Amino acid sequence: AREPIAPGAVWLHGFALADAGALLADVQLALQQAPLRHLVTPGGYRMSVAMSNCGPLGWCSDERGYRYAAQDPQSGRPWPSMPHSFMSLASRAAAAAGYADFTPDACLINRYEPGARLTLHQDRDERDHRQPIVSVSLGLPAVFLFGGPRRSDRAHRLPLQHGDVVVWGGPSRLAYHGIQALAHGTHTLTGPCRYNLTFRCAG
Ligand code: MD5
Ligand code: FE
Repeated sequence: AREPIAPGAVWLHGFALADAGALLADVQLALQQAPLRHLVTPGGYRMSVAMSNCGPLGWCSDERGYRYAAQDPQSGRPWPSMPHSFMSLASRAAAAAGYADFTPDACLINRYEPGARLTLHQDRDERDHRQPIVSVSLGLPAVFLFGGPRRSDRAHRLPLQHGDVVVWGGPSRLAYHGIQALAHGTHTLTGPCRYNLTFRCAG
């Protein structure tokens, strides 16, 4: 089902279910080339979510700040290429939400283990904020916090499940959002974790 949740934001329940096995196999291939790591924020905190990237650009954080880079700073090599399964799913989901011709140049791979969380933030390191972000949830469920244009806006709680896709565009593109600490559990396909793929037009 297709559920509008705010202007520009559409929740596509189960949209990635049929592709989940292929997506997760391609996640593992990408992670062999660019392993997950816990980035450090500019404020000096180690993130509880483990991250990596694929595609022409990858999101990076360190003591110097946040940025997109064409090389994995850990290896000096380009990020793994964007798998066809990723590109196809992202473009079909964007089209289903009303965004034709979505061609992301970055996919951030997030892995949440029990207790991992993402505090309220905005995604504003991408160049063109008119392009949406497509987010794919795989494995354990998570509670997504969806706020408004100001950090102080009251956040709604969305229970994201395995196979759900959310397209964040329009006025929702710059909304504050986060993920509550992941609950313990085991998923048939991912074991004790949640993966989230976020597709972005960064450059
Ligand atoms: C996640 N990841 O579930 C989320 C999915 C991140 C991040 O937040 O930055 O890696 S992306 C959710 C998102 C993106 C852009 C706008 C909005 C949500 N929003 O307006 O709520 O790991
Ligand atoms: Fe975000």
